[in-house]
Amino acid sequence: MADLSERLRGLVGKISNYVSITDKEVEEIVKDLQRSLLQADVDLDLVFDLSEKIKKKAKKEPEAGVSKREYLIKLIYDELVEILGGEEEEIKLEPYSILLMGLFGSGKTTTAGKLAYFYKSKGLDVVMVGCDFSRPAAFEQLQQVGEKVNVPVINGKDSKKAAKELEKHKGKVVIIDSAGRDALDKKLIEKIKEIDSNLKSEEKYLVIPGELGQDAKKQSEEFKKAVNVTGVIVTRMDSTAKGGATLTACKTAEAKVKFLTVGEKPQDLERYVPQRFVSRLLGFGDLQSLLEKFKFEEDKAKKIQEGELDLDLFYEQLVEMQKQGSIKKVVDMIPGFGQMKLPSGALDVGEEKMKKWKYIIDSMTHEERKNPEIIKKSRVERVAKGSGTTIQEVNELLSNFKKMKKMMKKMDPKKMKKFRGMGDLSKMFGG
Ligand SMILES: Nc1nc2c(ncn2[C@@H]2O[C@H](COP(=O)(O)OP(=O)(O)O)[C@@H](O)[C@H]2O)c(=O)[nH]1
Ligand SMILES: [Mg+2]
Repeated sequence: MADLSERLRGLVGKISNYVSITDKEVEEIVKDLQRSLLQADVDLDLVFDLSEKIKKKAKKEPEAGVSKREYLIKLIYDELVEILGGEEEEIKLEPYSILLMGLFGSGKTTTAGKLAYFYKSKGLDVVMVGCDFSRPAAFEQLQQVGEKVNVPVINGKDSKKAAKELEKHKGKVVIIDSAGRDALDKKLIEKIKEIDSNLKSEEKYLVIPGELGQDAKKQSEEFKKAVNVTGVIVTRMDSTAKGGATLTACKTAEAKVKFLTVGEKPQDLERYVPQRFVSRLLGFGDLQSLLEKFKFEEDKAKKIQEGELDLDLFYEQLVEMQKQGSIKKVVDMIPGFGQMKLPSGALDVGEEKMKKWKYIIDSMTHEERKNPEIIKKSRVERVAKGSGTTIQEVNELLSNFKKMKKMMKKMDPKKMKKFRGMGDLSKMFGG
């Protein structure tokens, strides 16, 4: 895992260092990405698909306020999240019964202890049932695990008897450690079905080792065919370079990964959240701020589209527009917007005025900036005094704000969308 992560972080670094990003750079990055994923044992077709998607999407212009660099990193992030599972899977936090299945050595028994610890830490009572008697010490191992996490362990050699015993444990999360074998053969399937019919599990988790890589696809498909698998737990993610490939193989097999285990201790289990996983792969800190920025730009675009302009956003947009030159000029350049009858000089604010408007807005309360409609006479007086401006100047700002808000509402969202997929105003006006 560390290898893949290191390579992907290198890739992000490379993108950040490009002076500009043209098709050539995109091509280079995609090649690097391909190499990293293939070296980590990700399926060839999957890698090819992902590359094509990124190349195609990279041709689009980014949203306003977002650089091409950031856009490319976000693209890679999104596509990685997609092949690694997409959405996070739900985990119910209530008493129910979980059957763990898997081949020998996949990590069932230790995972049983980790799950017990997990549910206990969420305030639920837990009981475990040991149904593995295929190896001499298998049950004792589970008992030891139970002692470690302070959870009772029921002997499940006869699963009918164990079901009776379980009646004394109503209201608890039940974790069933089933038998393992070297391969999923008829005998194992029969055994699992017998355990399940007597103990009635609601969740049936397949436990697979992280080092399986691409082979995880075949294994999960086989298990799915034989029994009704409801989720997957991938173990030993801390000690394999193929964890990423295993997770992508699970996604391809439409097996839902619920948990990862990342060590030998009871607390070394975590919910599997594809977004978080990819963030970590790519270097969490950096990416977090980038994702927040995307969220911010999205929210802003949405606000504007819904006519929810407030004074903070208004001012921000004005600053952008000053950079672009007169709004009238900019509007004229956009096909379809040229006809919009803007009075000359509308919103074309000089530097001096911008400064004053900044002081005025700074003198307002949060409430006033969010709902400028409430700024009536006495508030206007207070703001003028506080900002060292005049009542006329405050009124002028407010009337310009109203104008802009009205204009935004009149715009056809579909038309606006054409301009760089709903960016901020400066971009909608052709920036
Ligand atoms: N490093 C590491 N080792 C693990 C992890 N999960 C399981 N193991 C080890 O994998 C081996 C097999 O685990 P076990 O639970 O006995 O597998 P079972 O045969 O399916 O019950 C044991 O040596 C465990 O300590 C993990 O997340 N990280
Ligand atoms: Mg075991």
